[in-house]
Amino acid sequence: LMLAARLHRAFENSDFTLQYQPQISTQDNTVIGVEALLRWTPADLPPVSPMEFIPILEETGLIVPVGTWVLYQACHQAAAWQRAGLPRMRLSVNISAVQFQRGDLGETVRMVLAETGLDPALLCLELTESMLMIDTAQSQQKLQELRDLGVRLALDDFGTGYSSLAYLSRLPVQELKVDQSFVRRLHDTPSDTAVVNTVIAMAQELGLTLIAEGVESEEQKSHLIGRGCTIIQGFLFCRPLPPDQLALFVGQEG
Ligand code: G
Ligand code: G
Ligand code: MN
Ligand code: NA
Repeated sequence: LMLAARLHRAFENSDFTLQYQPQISTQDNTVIGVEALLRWTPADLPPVSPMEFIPILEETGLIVPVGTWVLYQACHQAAAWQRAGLPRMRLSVNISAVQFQRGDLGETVRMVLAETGLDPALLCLELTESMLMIDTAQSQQKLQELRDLGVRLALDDFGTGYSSLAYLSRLPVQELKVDQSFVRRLHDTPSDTAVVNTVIAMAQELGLTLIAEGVESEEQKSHLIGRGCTIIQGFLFCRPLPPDQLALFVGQEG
């Protein structure tokens, strides 16, 4: 509860920030998008990992207002980059299961787009498989509501859940992100290599955009390119960056 109380105060004191990690097209090495990643940097503590504080935000329900802040802040930033003349880049934002189930996400996204003026086609919401398996009829309706706003939908951490191909083909998603745990073990275990290859083939069959995450080596990169995966995110290219550094990075690439 200590952390929960501190997180409450963190939100009031705006101790949260966002960093942005580039998503690179391997065809021309340009930044085609960025993923917004939440950071908590309390003044008197070392930085706390999202793996640690996001579950607490979820348990306390704080993820709903914090998630709304993340959406607003990220869309505001992306719209500002477009106005400043940066190349057209998509913005991916992670959505927690609690936000998806509890909050009125459709209304929140509609308001954020209206207020920030970001082109809805530039926004991609990252959802996870597990959150969509619950109450599928209602999930379908919520997903459709989001699609009707003109935003893109991605399945994050793909391969870690239990989605069947049939189920996936019925979801109104445009994008898959193959989970970094498979990418990391690409050349260690044949089964992880098989998962990566199969997810790439599946995305191609279903006409979905595929992003490989957690790419750290040239060896992983060339395997992915060899299989036809053309969008890559990972430390090999760039770590998540504060907004000013991201703008510099994109300026150099473009
Ligand atoms: O940034 P990092 O790789 O440490 O993130 C760890 C985890 O936290 C990832 O699973 C990521 O999806 C999640 N995460 C990061 N930022 C956000 C956010 O703004 N909202 C939600 N719900 N999850 C996030
Ligand atoms: O669950 P999600 O895919 O949203 O997680 C994104 C997280 O992955 C972020 O916290 C980001 O910092 C982290 N990440 C991004 N690229 C790499 C990478 O190449 N290696 C590792 N270990 N983590 C990465
Ligand atoms: Mn993500
Ligand atoms: Na992921």
